Amino acid sequence: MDGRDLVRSVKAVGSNGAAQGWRTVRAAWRRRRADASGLVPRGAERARVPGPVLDVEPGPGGGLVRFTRSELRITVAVNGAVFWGWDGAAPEPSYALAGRSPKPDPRAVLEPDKDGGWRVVAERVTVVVSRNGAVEVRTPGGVTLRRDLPPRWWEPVGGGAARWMQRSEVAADARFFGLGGRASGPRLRDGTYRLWNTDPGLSFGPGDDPLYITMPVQMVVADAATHLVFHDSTWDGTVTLREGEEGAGSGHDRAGTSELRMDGGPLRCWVMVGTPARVLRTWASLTGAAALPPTWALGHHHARWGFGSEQEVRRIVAGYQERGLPLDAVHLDIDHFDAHQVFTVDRERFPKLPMLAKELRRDGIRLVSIVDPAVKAERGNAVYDSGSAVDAFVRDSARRPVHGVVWPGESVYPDFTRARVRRWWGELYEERLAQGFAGFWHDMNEPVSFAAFGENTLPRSARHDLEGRGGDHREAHNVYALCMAQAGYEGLRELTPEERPFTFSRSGWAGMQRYGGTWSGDVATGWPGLRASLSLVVGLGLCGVPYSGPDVGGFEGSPSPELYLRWFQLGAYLPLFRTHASLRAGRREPWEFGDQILEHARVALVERQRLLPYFVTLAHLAHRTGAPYVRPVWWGAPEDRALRDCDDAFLLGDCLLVAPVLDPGTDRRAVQLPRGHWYDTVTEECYEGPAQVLLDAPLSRIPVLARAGAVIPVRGADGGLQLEVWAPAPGGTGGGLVVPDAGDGWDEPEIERYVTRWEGKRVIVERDGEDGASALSYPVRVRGLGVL
Ligand code: NBV
Repeated sequence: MDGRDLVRSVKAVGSNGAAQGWRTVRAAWRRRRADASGLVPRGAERARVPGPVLDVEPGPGGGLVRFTRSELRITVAVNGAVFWGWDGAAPEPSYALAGRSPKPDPRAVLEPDKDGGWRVVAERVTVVVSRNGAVEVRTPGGVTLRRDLPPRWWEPVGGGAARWMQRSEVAADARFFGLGGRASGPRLRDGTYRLWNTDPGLSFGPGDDPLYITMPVQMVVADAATHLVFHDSTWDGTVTLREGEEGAGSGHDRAGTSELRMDGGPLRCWVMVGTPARVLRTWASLTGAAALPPTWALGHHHARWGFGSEQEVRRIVAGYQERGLPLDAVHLDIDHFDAHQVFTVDRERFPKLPMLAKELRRDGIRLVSIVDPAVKAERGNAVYDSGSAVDAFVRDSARRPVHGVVWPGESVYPDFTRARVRRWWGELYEERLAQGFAGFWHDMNEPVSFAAFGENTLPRSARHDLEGRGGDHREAHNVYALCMAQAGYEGLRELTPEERPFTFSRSGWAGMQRYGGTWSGDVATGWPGLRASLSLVVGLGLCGVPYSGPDVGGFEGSPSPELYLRWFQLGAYLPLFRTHASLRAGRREPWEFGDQILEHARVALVERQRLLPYFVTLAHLAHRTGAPYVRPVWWGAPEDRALRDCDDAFLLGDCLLVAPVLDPGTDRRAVQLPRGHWYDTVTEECYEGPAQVLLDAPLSRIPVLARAGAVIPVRGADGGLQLEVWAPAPGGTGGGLVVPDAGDGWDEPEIERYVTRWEGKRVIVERDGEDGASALSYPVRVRGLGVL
């Protein structure tokens, strides 16, 4: 037991009482025993590399390259992505793919390369295989983006899953991003990152890794091009990154390296090359369109572990209303359950929940419910009984149900990797809908079992269905939450077919965006936590998960008024804008920090409301193109190296650049601007990038800049849609996209394109359609006039 385990167990004992604490100790022993008897010890291993090439077998989109001790299948798909798999690995089955794998591109053919190697030439990428099994990804112009050295396997002599290692080199100037939700990014510095979804147990800061969402997805940005590589294996692993170095003057560059080690699973990967936008579009076409949140979910949410009662919820809501502060959703945590049991209500403290939900709904406020996967293992508990009847719960290698300890006490875990179990679970949301809930917040789904020592999850030997293939927790762990998200989302689609479901999940894996978003988990209250929460949102967006946001104010303790406000100001520009905190934490309502903070928080809330049509547009664009709402500043200029290193600002869509304040006592901050003209949206002063500028950041606001020529849909004073247009640079043009809000059903309105240009001293704005420019149906407000 290390120090962290000790704290964790003390915490478990503290929050659940002594009996629960002892249960966690027993559960940990049980887990250890189960693994000792259920997992074959690895024993002696034999190492293997592919060996020299033997022959090839061309096939659609590429073909098979045979080596003496392995074979490599390469296929270029019609969407431009390249797949390769060793040892017979094929793209399917896969938890990441949205459906069947894309068809091969018949134009791509396997042809001989020099020195006995082979290559596949496709439209956007060339893949070259050396005679020893090194694989190189090159741009069509021949620049190498990535060189994978021949892989290496270690196979247990007595049989069982092979471990493997894949070492890759990237350009000396390349920067790494992604790997899921990481607290220390978004640029991933040198170090080892683990691929094993983990509840850190305590609130986390930038030094904590791994967290709840890990995925073997790397986005690599270099001068020559951006590429995304995805190793489609769900097993535990590590990625060790080391950025390269350019030999100043000497010409000797040191390549960047990435070393991926996996405890098992197929060695297969997908690579896509191009601009960041192109790469994420291809990634979304592979792993699925991001669920479109209902419009209310793009507003302001207030959550709390420990509202305690209906009266308290009403009191908080009244607090917002009396002060004229916008509020769109209230989240109820586990304390509204009956004895912490999922899909129940504590009727003493929440006697008329449907009535409360109805009242709130009348005021435009939705209720969101937490949903935990663990089910109290007790006959008479309806969820346990109905689950047992369909054999829903995870069993061990001796076919006994696996027990863990979570909030309700001794619990069992649905095996979401089985279709039948997902259907059963999906139907349970009917009870939540009857209580009046409109959205669902999936928690504790790494999955967690409190641990007195060792890992706080299920035993590795626990058995899972894995869609009928059968396997153990080593393979199922990282996709447990993804499958839970699928169960909830698909269940809700059945139950309320006319509405888009709103679910978000603490844990997940590649493809989770199909079922909703996430939040940043239990981020530590403090300035480093604020920084970490931005890192998670940007990094997840680059992995294809566009909808997320932090617990404003941090999860534990009490933020200083200044920290709370700076977090609030950041949150107002992130897709999920939610205040939330732990049972033991101080208050998080905007009026709890004094009048001055309240007034500044009000400005942020009102601005969020004004920008809602822009958020709706960004949600549609994320859904249709894979481009996240929140983008790194290098999004449109990945060749700008200063931007690649910038971790403290972001682009919100194409139009805005947001520079949050991440340090105490700040009233001015440096902002790295991409190329072009940018207006400070408050002073309307104009700056020209690329440049680093110093901007005012008084307590009342964070710097937000608008791109010259931007056309931004906003909510006008009458509540209708209005176009805010920022004057183009002198002699320049501009434009923007608008997707009007079509309600919370499944309509997908047309994307409207607007263009803007100077005509003499006037700025003209027109709708750009197939039949040329046309008149506007929205009022226009031009800003930034006269300052250029
Ligand atoms: O359900 C209680 C909390 C929740 O408020 C938080 O958002 C989750 O991340 N939950 C974790 C479980 C307990 C944390 C100590």
